[in-house]
Amino acid sequence: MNIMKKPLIGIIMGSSSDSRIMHGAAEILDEFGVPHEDQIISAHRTPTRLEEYAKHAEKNGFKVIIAGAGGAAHLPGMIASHTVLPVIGVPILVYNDKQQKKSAFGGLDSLLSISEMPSGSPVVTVGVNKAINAGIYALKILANESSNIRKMLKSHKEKQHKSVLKESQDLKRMGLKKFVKKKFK
Ligand code: C2R
Repeated sequence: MNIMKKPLIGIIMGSSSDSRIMHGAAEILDEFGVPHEDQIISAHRTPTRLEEYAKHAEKNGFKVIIAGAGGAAHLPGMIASHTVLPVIGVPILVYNDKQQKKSAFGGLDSLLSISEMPSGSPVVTVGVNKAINAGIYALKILANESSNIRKMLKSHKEKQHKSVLKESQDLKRMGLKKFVKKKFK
């Protein structure tokens, strides 16, 4: 259900290779009917676009920017340095081989690049690859001004609660051995 039309959230990522992870943020915003605009912007590869994008986000009334990047993840911080809009960073785990089996530093590189901002220019950071949490956090910011989103967040929490209860009942009924076999078959 789309309750609004104009994008309220800007989702940006350093490379098209981040799109599979960043999709998680888009999915939860879509579930809540919150429009977002998605773009690829790189502080390293397209440095001149940073200021341009920050101006674009402010002019178009975005409330939050979600920025995902891997490795030397300077994108969230550099965008934050160009705007007063809140920026949520998503550290992305970059693989260093074509088979996507070996990661260089397990995402710690991007996590630290995003979180260790100098005093005066903050970026909040979610866990490695946790784009969905960036989406939920952005919704929480929007909920300050929208009772509808607040209501939907409460029912989202309730759904989570019920789903854990159901799994716990299943586990109790089946026992660990059978439960694990069924869950991870
Ligand atoms: P490629 O797969 O295109 O080689 O990118 C991207 O976010 C991606 O995770 C590998 C990784 O490089 C990251 N990248 C950044 C920035 N631009 C691209 N960290 C930036 O500006 O911070």
